[in-house]
Amino acid sequence: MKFQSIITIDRHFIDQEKKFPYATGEFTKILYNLSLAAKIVTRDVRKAGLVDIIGITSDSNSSGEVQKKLDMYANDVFVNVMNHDGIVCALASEEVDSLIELDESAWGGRYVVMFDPLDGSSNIDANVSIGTIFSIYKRQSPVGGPSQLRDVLQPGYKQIGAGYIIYGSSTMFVYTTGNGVHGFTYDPSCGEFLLSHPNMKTPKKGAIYSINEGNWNSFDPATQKYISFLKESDKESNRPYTSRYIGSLVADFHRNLLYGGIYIYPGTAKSPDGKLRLLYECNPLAMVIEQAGGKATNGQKRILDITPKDLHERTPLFIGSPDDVDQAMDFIREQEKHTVT
Ligand code: P6P
Repeated sequence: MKFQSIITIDRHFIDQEKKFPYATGEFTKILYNLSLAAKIVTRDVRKAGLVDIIGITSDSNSSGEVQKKLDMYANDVFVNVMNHDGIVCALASEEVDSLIELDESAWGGRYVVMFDPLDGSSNIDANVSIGTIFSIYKRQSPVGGPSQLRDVLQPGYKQIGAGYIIYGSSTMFVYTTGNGVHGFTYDPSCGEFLLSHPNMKTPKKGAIYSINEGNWNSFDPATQKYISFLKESDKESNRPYTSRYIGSLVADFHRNLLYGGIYIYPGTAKSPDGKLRLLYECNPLAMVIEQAGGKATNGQKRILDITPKDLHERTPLFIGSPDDVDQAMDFIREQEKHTVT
């Protein structure tokens, strides 16, 4: 009889842990807690239309974005689930202005976790796919004392884990700990995330571009030239590309990870430094895409090499298939040659 192994996410975490002989199991517990929070959030996102957690609060977050009830609900779920067994000493969330310093019982924690609890929230009421993005680091401040801002203001290449949960037609948990990218699909009938996409790799070159062309007039000339280039007809280079933009980063990213292509959120008139946040949106997705064979830059340098200065700092983002990101960078370098400084 041919046995079909069923790999639950918990089994996968443990299998990954076995690759590290000195692992204490604490990092695995963080991943387990993230998957637990994902199960809770997916349960309530699925029924959000039926209970009063859709709608707008009177509050807004540090970025001035009006907070949707589901945003804050998801934030509270991740904070409460992660603030357990003292493994994590600090959290940072898009929905909370400052570092979430946990109480003294967590001062022995050796890790910090940052997250965007519900990205794409402007789509919640329209039932469009939304997602959670997370990033895990080792703390920099002394274990046993209170966490410090330097625990979270670390360059992205220091991440030890990253990933996202997409609440779409099905719920998927996609993560990397530096040993490839692995995707799990939630089976609500048994309450388990089951391995469905082992060792995910993005195509070397795609034929999809994702950008909000409503901002065209404020794009820099290089981005305008690159997008126009993608729209030209040329069979050999598979142009024109297809334009796909959901306006929900996790959903746009996930599709392009699977199918190939490039997602761009450049500087615009409204957001000169780009709209997306470095710490809990761009860094984790940059780690995932690089582990899947792709690339992520801010138009000048590798996203993971940027040293953050502020908890909620923004950055332009070019992310996706390596050949597509390289081609976009070629347009930027070409433009710079002709720009008199
Ligand atoms: P725009 C959602 O608010 C978000 O942060 C990302 O999920 C999404 O990709 C982007 O903003 C959409 O921004 O300006 O195109 O509406």
